[in-house]
Amino acid sequence: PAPVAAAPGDNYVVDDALSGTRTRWFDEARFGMFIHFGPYAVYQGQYGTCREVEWIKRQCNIPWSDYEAKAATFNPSSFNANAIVQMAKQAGQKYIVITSKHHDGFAMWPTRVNRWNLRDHSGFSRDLLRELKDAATANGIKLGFYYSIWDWHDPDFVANFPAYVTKMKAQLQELVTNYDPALLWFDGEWAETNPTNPWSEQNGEDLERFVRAISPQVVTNNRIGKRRLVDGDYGTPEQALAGSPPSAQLQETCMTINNTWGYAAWDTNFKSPTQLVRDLAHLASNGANLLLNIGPMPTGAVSAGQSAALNGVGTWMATNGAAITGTGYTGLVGQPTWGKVTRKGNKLYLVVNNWATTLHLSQRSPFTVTGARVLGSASPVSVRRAGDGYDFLPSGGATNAIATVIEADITTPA
Ligand code: FHN
Repeated sequence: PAPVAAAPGDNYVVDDALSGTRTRWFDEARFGMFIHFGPYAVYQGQYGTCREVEWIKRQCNIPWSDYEAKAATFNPSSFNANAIVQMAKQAGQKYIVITSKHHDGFAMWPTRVNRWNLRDHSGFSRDLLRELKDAATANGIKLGFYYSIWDWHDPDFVANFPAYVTKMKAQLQELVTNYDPALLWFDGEWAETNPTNPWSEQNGEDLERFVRAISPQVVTNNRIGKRRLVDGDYGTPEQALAGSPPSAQLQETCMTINNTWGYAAWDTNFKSPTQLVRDLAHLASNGANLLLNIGPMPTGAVSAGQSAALNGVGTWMATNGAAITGTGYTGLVGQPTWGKVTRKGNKLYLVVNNWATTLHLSQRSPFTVTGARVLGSASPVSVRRAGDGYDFLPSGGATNAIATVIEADITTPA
């Protein structure tokens, strides 16, 4: 049959002009680990009857004297950078982004800019960011730092914003120079819940120039500015699956593994590996990343519920990771009702949530299927032209309770 005409937008390709050399690793990674860790973890999500997590200081009206006293007891002696990196690696995650400073202003590294940090304030001598960087590098995992522009602790944020910005730049200079992060994940640039936040687009442009002058390769999210398409390198939908391609900007959805970012003892509402894998495949099929968050316990250890959820994803990824890593929007097919389709070069990956004896794929741009197989299985899959595309006819049943993947070889017209 004659090839089906391309639909509008089908000229989008996986490695487009937006994926410059700086963002190439990011655009191939597809799956990363977010870590929210700070002194708020010591409250474990509860202050009296008030339940909050990394916002607990503000939302529960905790006096600074109380919060500072609590932070002084912060002793993450069970933080095991290597175990965390192995957990990410096993899950199929290619990068880690950890909070270096959240809205409470507390620095997780021994900053020289102030004493509101893990070493000087809490007397914890280890440098967790250094340990994480070393473990990540040794395992081929990229490390990035979350950094909140909004700072509740430094009075200059309100009293003398230029002075605050000078200190913020000094901290970022420390982070970029001393740890050489692959990525800076800014946050707290908005004005909605903090109307006095003076952060402007000009501040964002200036900061982008500042960090790129130290490290031209550092990737930044769009919250460095005001989340415009031109700010930073990529967009940051939060707790929401990124929209359909083509997008004028790379995209990374950040998402909690339960309901909260930091550690809350009461939050055991963990997403199932099935849901997480389906979200991951959905995002990959749109050419977007998933940054999946964990919030370590105050000791620094990761809770059993969080590690079990990641482990479940990792078991699926061990067989089916080819359908995610390095893949993106196909530009060739409509998304089927039975699952999602991703593409890497001349391979399509049919991530089948609802297995059937006939799986139809609508073809929107020309390509020819030359072979197909089930990942991790020897059972053959035959393919025939049908209607507006192809039928895939697997000979065996689903091999994976979460989603079974069919890998198809394709050729496209030159
Ligand atoms: O207020 C924060 C929140 O605590 C968390 O860090 C998330 C992660 O994307 N960002 C902010 C809200 O946009």
